[in-house]
Order: sequence, then C-alpha cells, then structure tokens
Amino acid sequence: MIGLTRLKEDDVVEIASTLEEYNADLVRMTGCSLREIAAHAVGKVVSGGYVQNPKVAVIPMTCGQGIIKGFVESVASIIDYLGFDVVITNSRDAGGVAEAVQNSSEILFMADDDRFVAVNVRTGKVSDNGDATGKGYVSGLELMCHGLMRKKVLVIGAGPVGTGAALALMHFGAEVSIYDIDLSASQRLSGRLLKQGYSVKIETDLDGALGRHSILVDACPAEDVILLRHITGDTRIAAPGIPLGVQATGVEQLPKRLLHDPLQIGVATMIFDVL
Ligand code: 2YC
Repeated sequence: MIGLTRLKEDDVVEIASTLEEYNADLVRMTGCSLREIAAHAVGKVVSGGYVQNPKVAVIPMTCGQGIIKGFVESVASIIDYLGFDVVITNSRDAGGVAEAVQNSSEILFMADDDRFVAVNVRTGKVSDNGDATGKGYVSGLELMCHGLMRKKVLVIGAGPVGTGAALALMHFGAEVSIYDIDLSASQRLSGRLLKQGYSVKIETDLDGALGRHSILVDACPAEDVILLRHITGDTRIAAPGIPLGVQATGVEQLPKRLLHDPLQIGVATMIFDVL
C-alpha cells in the first residue's frame, strides 16, 4: 500500500491565514460552516459555546521523517478557529505528552509518519485522521448534495480515508461503488463493509465508473485521475486526497462543487469525534 501521504510545508503554510475565507467557501458550497460540517460528520449538535471547553494540546513529533514546518501551527490554528482553548507544547515527543498532561490538557493531537491522532485523555476516546477525514468530507458532500439517500457515489481509493468515507456514505444511505488501483484493497474494504451489513459494488474500470457517476470521493494520492471529460453539470466532488486528483482544467468547471483542503475538514472532525 502506498504510504500515507506526507504533507509538505507548502501544503500547510497558508492554512492559518485563510481560515476565514475557506470557511466562507464552505458556507457557499454546503450551506454550513467548518464547525457545522464537523459536528454533522459525528452526529453531534453544535451549541454556540461548548458546555465543556476542553483544553487542547498539539504536540510536535520528531520521530521518523520528523517535523513538517508549519504542521502543528496549522493544526492549532484550525482548533483555535473552532473556538477551543489550544496550545502547542514547548517540548516534543514524550516530553510534549508529559507537558500537555501536566498542564491539564484533555485532548492531545500528535502525528508521526504513520498515524495522526486526537486522543481524549479523560474519556479514552481516540480519533484517527484518516477515518475522520473520510467522515468529514462525506458530511460536507451530503450537505452539498442535499442528502445522499439512494444516490450513487463512487469512492476512489480504499485506504484509510476511502474507508472512512465509505462507512459514512453507508450511514447516509448512499449506493457506494469503490475503485482502487489495487483490486485486493477494494475487495478487503468490500468484505469489511459486508460484515457490517452493507454491500458495495467494486469497480475495476475507473474510466467507465467515472462516466457512470456524478458524485465522487477522491480519496487517492494520485493526480489527474478525474479529467475534464468526466465532469458534467451534475458533478460534485469531495476530494480529501493529496495532491488533488481533479485535473486543473476540470477544477475551473467546479467553482462551487469541489471540496478540497489539506487538513481543515479532517482536523475539525477529529476534535468533534473525541469531544
Ligand atoms: O511536525 C510533526 O509533528 C510531524 N511529525 C507531522 C508528520 C505528519 C505526517 N502525516 C501527514 O503528513 C499526513 C497528513 C495529511 C495527515 C495524515 N498524514
């Protein structure tokens, strides 16, 4: 399996300064704010303030390929934007975890090369970025499409994000087809969903499948997967995959029908997941 996409500094450098503008885009596309999309993803009602306002700590991790410049700052800016009390720990790694717990942080965010998690140290609840991103993007798609009940949706990519998306799509009553470049990945996901009482259709011809679907989830790390010729007036795309899988000429056709960001929807869903 291709390793988890690793963000680059360029992917995250503008997040903090464009959150207000991005939120306005979300409202234009889905009718809801980042906070409402995240709460909708986890089935929680959004109150104005939060009954409990948990302290959140974001901890830099130096293991593996190490720090991504701007990563923890971007994560913290999204959490702050949502109205939570958030700090970035001065220490890193184990020292950062100790510092966070000692300053009574209830929710910890940290990412190594394999997992990006949010943990609630009080309740033991854990949210994984892959699953949360899949759920969060489907939440936005469902709002954009005014419901997904009995609508056909194609998920491209059966990794952690595609899996989270497929499960969320089932929850919203969609008819899900899955395509992965590795057929065994599609089969594994299909088998897992079958165990939960859901049946998905496996697609083996991506071009054909794109011709038969207008609601798409791009959860794969490839570029130029969704081409201009695949896009019609009815096309709506949730694209958590990095880099964006929609061909540049196609993006211009979708000013209000394409959800795509490097971290915002995933991080927002993670925190609502562990509240
Ligand atoms: O700066 C740090 O603390 C680094 N250890 C962060 C590494 C994140 C690696 N993971 C990723 O770039 C992607 C993200 C899109 C979320 C999941 N994997």
